[in-house]
Amino acid sequence: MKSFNRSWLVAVSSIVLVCGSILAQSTPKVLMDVDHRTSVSLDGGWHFIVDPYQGGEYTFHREIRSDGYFRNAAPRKGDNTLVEYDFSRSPMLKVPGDWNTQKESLFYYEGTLWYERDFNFQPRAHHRTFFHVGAANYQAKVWVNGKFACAHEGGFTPFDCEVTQLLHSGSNFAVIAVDDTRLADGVPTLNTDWFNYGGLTRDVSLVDVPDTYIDAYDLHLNRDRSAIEGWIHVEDAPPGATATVSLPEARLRTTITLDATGRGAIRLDAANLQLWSPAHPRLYRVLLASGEDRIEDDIGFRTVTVDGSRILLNGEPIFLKGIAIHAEAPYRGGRAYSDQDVATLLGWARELGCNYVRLAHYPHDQRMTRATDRLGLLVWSEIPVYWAEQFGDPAVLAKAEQQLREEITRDRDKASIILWSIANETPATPERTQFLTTLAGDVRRLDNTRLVTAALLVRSEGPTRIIDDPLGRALDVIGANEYLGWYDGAPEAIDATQWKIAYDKPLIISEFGAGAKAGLHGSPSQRWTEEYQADVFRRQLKMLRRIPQLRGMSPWVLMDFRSPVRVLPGIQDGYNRKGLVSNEGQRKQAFFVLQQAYRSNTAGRAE
Ligand code: GCB
Repeated sequence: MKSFNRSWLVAVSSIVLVCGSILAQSTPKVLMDVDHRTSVSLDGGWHFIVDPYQGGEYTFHREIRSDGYFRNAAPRKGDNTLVEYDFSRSPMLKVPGDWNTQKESLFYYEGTLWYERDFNFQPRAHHRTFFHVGAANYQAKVWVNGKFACAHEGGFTPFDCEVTQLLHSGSNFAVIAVDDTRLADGVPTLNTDWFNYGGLTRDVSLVDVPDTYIDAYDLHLNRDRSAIEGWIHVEDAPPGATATVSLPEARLRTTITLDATGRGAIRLDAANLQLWSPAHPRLYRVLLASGEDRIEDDIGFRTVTVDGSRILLNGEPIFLKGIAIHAEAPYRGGRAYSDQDVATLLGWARELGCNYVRLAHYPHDQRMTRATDRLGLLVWSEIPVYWAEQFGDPAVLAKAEQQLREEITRDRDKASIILWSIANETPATPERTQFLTTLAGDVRRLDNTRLVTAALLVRSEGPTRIIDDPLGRALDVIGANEYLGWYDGAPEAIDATQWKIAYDKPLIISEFGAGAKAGLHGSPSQRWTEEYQADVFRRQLKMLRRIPQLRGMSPWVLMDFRSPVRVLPGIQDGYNRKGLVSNEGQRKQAFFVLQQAYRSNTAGRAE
């Protein structure tokens, strides 16, 4: 896999040379607020070629092909030149969408697949164009009109590469090679308990910005809630340039003079602001402008802090009644991407009585975090540092750091996100602790207005469960996954469980759960029945209430989801069955057990 990566790099640099592109075009960035900008959607049908041997990129001696599929050539009448592919006569896939659930023959396909699409475009004078990909799992390379534009690694974060110089007026084409090969040194690594859906799984578009444009900003309530603070950055701002930020509904406005790097600090009085909270998810229309550029965003203002073992939202203690959610599409199956997917998943979370969701195990589509902002659902957002990564490899750390930066850049304007999670169930080795302590430091440098957490593993000594993973020192909030009654002992043993927690910090039980096949009934002692799962939930809820520092929970998991490691015939059939709702939308008994606890506010205490 290592050598594959090296050749990938060689490939990218050679192509850059071959195509005469400038290097600057090969480093994608993440533009904020793309969904509110002027853009041309490239969603819809794309032609595709499946390329398991990467013949579209390499010759028979595995040298870079100068006439690879990115050229979008085809055999032409009257021209005897040998061309052995033709996108226009190849089948189509819908974008956004994973390839696995669109074509039966691609269900288990892992490898390279080429996408091609023609589009019309009219460049605008004094404007730049970015090629936006919401997510491509796992590696992607983009060419526009046969010229290399950029490469990206990481399956759940967006990237934007500038293609201004590659476009022309009239008919254009884009070719994207997506490779979802699992990598030992990838993030995530080789094995996960979810399906490796490949392809262009989120929106693709061309985003239009003026020559000088706002590429990032931050607006948040300061700790004592007296002011909105933050910063704005304008790319290629001329000397002396200014920016304005206003919230018309709150009659607030400020003009900022940018420094030589295009950055300026923002401060607005917040005395009369209505705060964002689950009960009142108030969003303000925010207008940002500089030169010719204007952005409109909807932003909520709130604080989240820790005081001893309490989590304070706007200074008030809060208990997080949550549920863990995978980005799996209800009913249809496959990677979730649509407003309908989001509405269904969050509709169930609200029906449960949640004020909080754990978006596992990677950043979800931005539609999700826009919706949690609107609906008032607090969010735990996570990067896919999952299980046994190669923690000693600096290249893996760089990949995790990149995904973290991209996640925070995209979502720092979302009030609903209160927790950045840096990992799930990682082994407590010194290398791992160093790796994740670095990530925790990164989070605080990038965004110190939220809390840092991770889902830790729990140790056992007889009936005692112990949380003393050294990583806890680097976290603001301790997350812990436990499976008492499922992987860890019989359900009855839950009742006598004692806890020893080495940290005086808020604790979120980030997972507990049990498998059940919807519609399978029997005694509570029979695994896979709804009764068994409901019994585990009843006992867990009762037991967890005894932990004084428990400040929230996100049981595993809202809906059954595909996982190739779940092979038990007649029960799992390729699905993790720990959902409270089946993938067909059937609510299991445990759904109502949790609902009762949440609606009656008996799951735990805010202080
Ligand atoms: C876990 C993992 C989660 C799995 C779950 C399970 O601890 O964090 O990704 O899906 O257990 O069902 O085993």
